[in-house]
Amino acid sequence: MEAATFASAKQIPTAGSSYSTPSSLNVSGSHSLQCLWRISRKLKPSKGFSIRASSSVDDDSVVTLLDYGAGNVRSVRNAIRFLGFDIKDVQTPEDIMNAKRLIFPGVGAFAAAMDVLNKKEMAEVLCAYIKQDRPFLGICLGLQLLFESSEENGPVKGLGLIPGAVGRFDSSNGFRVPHIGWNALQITKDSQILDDIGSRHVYFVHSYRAMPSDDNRDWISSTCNYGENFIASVRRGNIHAVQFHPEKSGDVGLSILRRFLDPKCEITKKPPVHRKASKLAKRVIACLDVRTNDKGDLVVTKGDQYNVREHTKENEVRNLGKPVDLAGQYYLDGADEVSFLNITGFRDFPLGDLPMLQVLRYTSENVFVPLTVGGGIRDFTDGTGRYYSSLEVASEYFRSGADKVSIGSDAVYAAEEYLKTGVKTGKSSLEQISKVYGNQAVVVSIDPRRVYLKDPDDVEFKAVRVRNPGPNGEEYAWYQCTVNGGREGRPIGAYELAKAVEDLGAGEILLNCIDCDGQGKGFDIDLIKLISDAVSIPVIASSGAGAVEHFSEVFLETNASAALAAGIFHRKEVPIQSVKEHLLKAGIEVRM
Ligand code: 1PR
Repeated sequence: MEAATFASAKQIPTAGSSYSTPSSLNVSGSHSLQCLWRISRKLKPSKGFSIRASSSVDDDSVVTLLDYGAGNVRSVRNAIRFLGFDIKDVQTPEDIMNAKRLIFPGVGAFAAAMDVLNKKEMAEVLCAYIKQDRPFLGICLGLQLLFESSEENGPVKGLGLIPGAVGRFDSSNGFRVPHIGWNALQITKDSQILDDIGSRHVYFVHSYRAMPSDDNRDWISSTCNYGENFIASVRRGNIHAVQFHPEKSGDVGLSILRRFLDPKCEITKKPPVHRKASKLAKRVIACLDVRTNDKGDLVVTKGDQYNVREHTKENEVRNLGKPVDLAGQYYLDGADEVSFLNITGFRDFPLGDLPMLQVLRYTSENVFVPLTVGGGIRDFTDGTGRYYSSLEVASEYFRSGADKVSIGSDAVYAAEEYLKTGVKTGKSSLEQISKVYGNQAVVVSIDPRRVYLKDPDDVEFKAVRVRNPGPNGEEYAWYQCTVNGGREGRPIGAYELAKAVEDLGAGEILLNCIDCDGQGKGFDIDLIKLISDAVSIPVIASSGAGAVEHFSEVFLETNASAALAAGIFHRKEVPIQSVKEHLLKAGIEVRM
């Protein structure tokens, strides 16, 4: 058996541990790191997913995974393997009945999932398995499918095991949909797998939810509040299901999975947190701008107003470290998410850029918070004339471990076209990817530059009065969108773009500002306020963080849901934990 005994899988590095690789290689160095990590956990290296013959199903280290092929369950696989378990994939309905423990990480849309379960004749068997009270863990859609029906592209009938219908969050009360981020649970009954997380945040990402009622009350093990109380988890006997993502909830999430996989395991109680989780936390995101340097190594770089070259005679690309190592370190340091931006993706073909895919694969094996990747997501024809759709490019990123993709230039062109014609063609990358993977998986990265104005009526785009007047005393500015890494200005403002991409299916906006990038003087509050007030999807404030106070300023003065920084973290000027401690002191809820 390849997997280690369960006891040894307890020693997972937590915040404060150090993360370094002895290798000088940028990508393969991470492989050594992985090995070291496994050795340090006394685990034998795993050779990959092993699909075992039915005789080995009794083996305590094997988990049966119901992956019906509708989306990316790589993170769940990675988390299971990280905990030292092997995976047996369900191929036939009998595999469900033979399972010793079954994990059902529902992905994609409700209707599509039910359709596949019905077509593969798995729906009935799954119901029988659950009715026999056999160990089951449903995740996200895997919880929703247990209910009678869902409004998502419906009404559509579900498995009907739990009374109630799944409906969409109401965004009219000011709460942004999708519900993305780290939220608190109110534990309502002994839930066994949630035993030690009462005061901590877990990661949610969804637009639909099941509501508590008298008919389903005895199933509910926890609720979560997001404008209303919805069902965060259910438990009856050996049946568990959670709306949040344990595989993306850091070490808290891993301990939930561990309790399900081995209910007898001893888990050391975590030390109490400073403050009890009570609501959706503001997120702190570490961003890694990645590109190949002149020597051909993939490096983390960082620009000043998007110029990433050193001011030296050699003019080399600034090198701030190795992508996999830095991402791993930021995870251990407490980053709520990690973003990779392949900043030369606009001119290189990302599927030709295998190191970037490798970076994602290695990172996702050890980093259990959400990963976003951006750069080069667009339709592309390679040198041999082979056409790749943006959906194929995004799918490859998802398969390699991304939870969200971020679209820059291509979203600008799509928004321009949409504003010109008023027609949603369904053909843009944004529409296609969000249709298949859901809005929550599609971020639009906006790269605007300030254009000062004396009079806001001088342009057809939305202008704002700025706190700091322009070089000639101008009191107004509009924010001109750019493409190709800031190289080309386009005839569209950030405000117009944000509203258009929300309509086209973006689930979140990453709002950069070229003027502030790398300056360390704080976020562009005027811009972030403008955009976060204009849309009802979450906005990530980016560019300009230089001190902890800049984070509290952006959260206190705008409706940003998250703040992203790069330079201060790479240069180790401000640790992520200091940012969070400062935010807590300022009365802003964060995940600790
Ligand atoms: O157009 O779909 O190929 O996507 C390209 C992506 O690469 C976009 O998301 C774009 O923002 C990014 N990008 C392109 N060129 C650069 C560059 O720097 N030359 N990086 C670039 C953008 C901006 C932030 C940065 C923050 C925080 N980087 O992500 O990390 O400004 O920095 P700071 O905290 O140090 O101030 P496509």
